[in-house]
Amino acid sequence: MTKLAILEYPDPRLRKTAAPIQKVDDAVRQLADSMLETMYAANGVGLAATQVDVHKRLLVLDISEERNQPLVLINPEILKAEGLAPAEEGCLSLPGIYDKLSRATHIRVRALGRDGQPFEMDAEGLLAVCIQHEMDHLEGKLFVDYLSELKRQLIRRRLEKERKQRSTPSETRASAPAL
Ligand code: GNR
Ligand code: NI
Repeated sequence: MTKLAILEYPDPRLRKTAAPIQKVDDAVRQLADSMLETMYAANGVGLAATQVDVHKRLLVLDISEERNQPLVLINPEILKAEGLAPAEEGCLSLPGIYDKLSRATHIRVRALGRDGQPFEMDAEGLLAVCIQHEMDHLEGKLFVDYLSELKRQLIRRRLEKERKQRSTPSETRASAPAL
């Protein structure tokens, strides 16, 4: 297993559409395991392959408190979506950014598992939100796309500023005057 680098907004590679996986082979299972390792290391509850610059329809999830309920969904499809409710979302590709948006509250999903076998599952609550959030990534969509252009611009500027500060040693930055 390998920890992978997570792409950050506004990286254009986050906008690619992921292609279906033709065969669930060892390479796909290895990718799923590396994505789980990456997700756990980042304390995330989900991760889409798009976020690690692999443009295939694969996502991993674990919403359990104990971090011991990994889920792998390959070529996921939403069969049914009901209800609509707002909830706070975050994204590993937008570190430190949180906002509220509306998603279906109850969904039924069909996917292939890590073993390549098809299965269906019902999801609600955080799991339903996460599956929809991850499936958006596979379409090149981010949760900030649901917000206003003004909010998105503020978020872009904030992330750019933080990235600049992360890459510049603090001694070379102009320091704030002491009070
Ligand atoms: O870790 C994550 N938490 C989260 C919280 C609320 C709604 C969605 C998410 S997904 C996010 C991980 C991530 O960016 N997955 O793509
Ligand atoms: Ni995300």
